[in-house]
Amino acid sequence: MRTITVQTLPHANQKPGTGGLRSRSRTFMQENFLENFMQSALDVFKSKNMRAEFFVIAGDGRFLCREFLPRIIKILAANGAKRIMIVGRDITAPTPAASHIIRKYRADGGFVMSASHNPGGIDGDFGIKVEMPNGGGAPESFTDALYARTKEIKEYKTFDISDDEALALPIVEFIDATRDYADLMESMFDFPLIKKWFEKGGTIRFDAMWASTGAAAREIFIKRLGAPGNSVIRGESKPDFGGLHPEPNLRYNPEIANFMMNGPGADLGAACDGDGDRNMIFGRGIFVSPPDSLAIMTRHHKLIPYFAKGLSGVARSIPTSSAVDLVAKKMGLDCYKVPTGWKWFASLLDAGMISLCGEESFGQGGNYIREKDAIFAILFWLNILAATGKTVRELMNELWRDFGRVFYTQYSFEGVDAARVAELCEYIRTADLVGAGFGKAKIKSKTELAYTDPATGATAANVGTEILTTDGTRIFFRLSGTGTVGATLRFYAEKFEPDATKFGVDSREYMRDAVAAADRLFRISEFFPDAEKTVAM
Ligand code: G16
Repeated sequence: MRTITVQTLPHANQKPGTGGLRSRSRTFMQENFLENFMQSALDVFKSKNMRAEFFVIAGDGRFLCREFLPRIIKILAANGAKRIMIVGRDITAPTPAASHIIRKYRADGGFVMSASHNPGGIDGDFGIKVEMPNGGGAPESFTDALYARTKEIKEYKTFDISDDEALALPIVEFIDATRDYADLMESMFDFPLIKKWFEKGGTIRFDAMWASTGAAAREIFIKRLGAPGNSVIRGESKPDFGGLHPEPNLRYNPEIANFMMNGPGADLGAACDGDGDRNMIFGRGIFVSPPDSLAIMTRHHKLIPYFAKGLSGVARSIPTSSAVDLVAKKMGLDCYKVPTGWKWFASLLDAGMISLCGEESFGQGGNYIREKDAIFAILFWLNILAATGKTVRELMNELWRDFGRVFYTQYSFEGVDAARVAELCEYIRTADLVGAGFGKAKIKSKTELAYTDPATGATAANVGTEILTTDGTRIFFRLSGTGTVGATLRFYAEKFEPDATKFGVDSREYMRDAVAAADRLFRISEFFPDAEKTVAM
């Protein structure tokens, strides 16, 4: 085999965001863009004295996954890899399955070709998630070093062989993308009980959004659990996700929302994103927000065989609502709050401080892997439904009855002008807002949050801005780290409501005045007169 060294020039904008490097597909197609990033990542593995001999490669099946696979293999091999494990011949697997494979086979790390919930195709997005030996995304100390390396890279190593030869290298092995993952799920949940629930007529409607979870969903829900054959929809994988924006929220998946809220529905409705880590949950005529979903999981965790002995603690991201805090407090569980980005959960999971966690961006997961996991969340719900014999609505009503309801909404302004965003951030940082009007209330505090990881001591600045008001509303503001064009503003608003007569109100309706007041406070129409508001929930 002939290793060659290729001269290259740095590409700008190879800074990893919240979940790896994401860019337009066409940007990734520029000469050496992929190679520069891969070589830089491998250089960082080595500079940190991490083993870099055995890697897992996975992908969510989107455009460029198959084309890039041999090129990634060649770079890994030329840099000394002795074993390369590829998850599925068609490079279509959920990110959580890849996380499991990295852990199970004790790989030194992995590369997941995915831009997650971002659209795919030649005019869509591509991305690479760099995974650590724990099966989780690289921490900031790694991605900062990686970004610095991309700015000075001068050459990369590769093999001078054809793509077919790369795929046939003796160090390359392909493994089944579904079996290990389905076995893992079967070992954690009460499959016989869920099977009986389906036999008695329980129904699920699962929307894979033409992305990576269709095969696993068919294997688990239909084959192993006996759900009716039509339970999985849009289950084939398409490189452009059939033109969908594969993001499971009320804005980008109105189809499942409509089917569950206004149509015939099913006992459980669910959808997941491009790479199968985000999920959205419905019962008949009811939407379950991700923070409420985490609260329900925490409350009922003992029904899940894997968690039957209890949880070491739970965690939520800071923008997530405080619903789970109320449950954890009553159950005597530690409840941590971390910045957005699953890696912050991963260090608490590694330290054994928590065993269940969830975040605002439609994701929950546990200590068995280091990524959030859509199918895990759905099985969690199925297991609770089967064990309690209750409906989703009954479970939600019980939660609100016993703890009060934390109303929650989330909305964004996507792809707006980055320079204007910088001005807005400066305004918010410097403006003296305390005491300012907020609807009928007033602003009580404004805090720019920073974070210190209680397990590792790692720090994060610029976590976001938290505004508390005199009527108990909390507004949280941060910038998205997963967009590829301009900048995206994310807003999260919550309010605790103890009055049971109000529990049935739609959360967007309930929070409408608070959202209008927040828009005025942040001078949205002045800074971004043309921006469209995307309401996720
Ligand atoms: C990634 C991270 C998540 C995080 C999300 C935030 O998710 O893995 O932990 O919550 O980004 O996205 P944003 O910065 O746009 O709000 P994913 O599903 O995109 O890989």
